[in-house]
Amino acid sequence: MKKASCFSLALLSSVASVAAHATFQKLWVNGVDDDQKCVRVVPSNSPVTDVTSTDMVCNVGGSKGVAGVCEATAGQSMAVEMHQQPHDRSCSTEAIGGNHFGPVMVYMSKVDDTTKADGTSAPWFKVSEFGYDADNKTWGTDMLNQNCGKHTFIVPSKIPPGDYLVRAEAIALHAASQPNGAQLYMSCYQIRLNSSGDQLPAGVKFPGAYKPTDPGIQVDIYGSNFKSYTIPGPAIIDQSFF
Ligand SMILES: *[C@@H]1O[C@H](CO)[C@@H](O)[C@H](O)[C@H]1NC(C)=O
Ligand SMILES: *[C@@H]1O[C@H](CO)[C@@H](O)[C@H](O)[C@H]1NC(C)=O
Ligand SMILES: [Cu+2]
Repeated sequence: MKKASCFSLALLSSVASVAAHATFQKLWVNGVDDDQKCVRVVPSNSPVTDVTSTDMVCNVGGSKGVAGVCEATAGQSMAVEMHQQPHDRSCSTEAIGGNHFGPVMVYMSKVDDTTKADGTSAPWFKVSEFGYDADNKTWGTDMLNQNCGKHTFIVPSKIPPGDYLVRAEAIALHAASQPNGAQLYMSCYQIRLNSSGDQLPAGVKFPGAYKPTDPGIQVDIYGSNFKSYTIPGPAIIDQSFF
């Protein structure tokens, strides 16, 4: 799908129901389904395409908090869950559709009050990512589709207790050879963490962490010399935090 066909689709159908596009909408904590208790629900499954926009933080409208908070303990697993349509958790429907190939990442940000934080004040550190495995030609979004929309990661055990935002992101690169052709899909979850840790990793700011010309943002994944993929943003925090 070329960028142009994406936009004509968006014009023809209601924005909330564009096929193939998707939203991160559910959260699992330590194997327990918290559904959409603590997600800042995004208004539609349309992507963000301007990586310098404040929509990059927690998607459109995502600077505003919601009431729900998910409780977790440092060192536990979490899974963020993506689907094309709200509440469509059917595992026979692709989580993100068709040719929307690209990386999946998870960031966290330590905030004072997760129900109020706008996501621009505190830095974000990366806790998980899956880009592209060139050996088996598998993208992070393929992994979502194989796992019923879920991407599982570990909450670092050494980070301090308190409130956090968790930011899940998938990037579709099928049209990314053109400037601003990458389609970015992100959601933020509101977390309260129990922990005996006291080490806060350094991080990056959104917007700002990505540039339109980053090799992981403007990239021709169908080009004959495409062999490996450079995931945008910082590296995952050091293993010693886990
Ligand atoms: C976190 O600690 C508080 C106080 O000890 C406790 O009430 C709460 O259940 C704990 N939460 C989790 C997710 O373990
Ligand atoms: C491709 O490799 C990754 C590890 O990088 C693995 O998790 C995944 O299951 C593999 N996918 C297929 C289809 O073999
Ligand atoms: Cu698209």
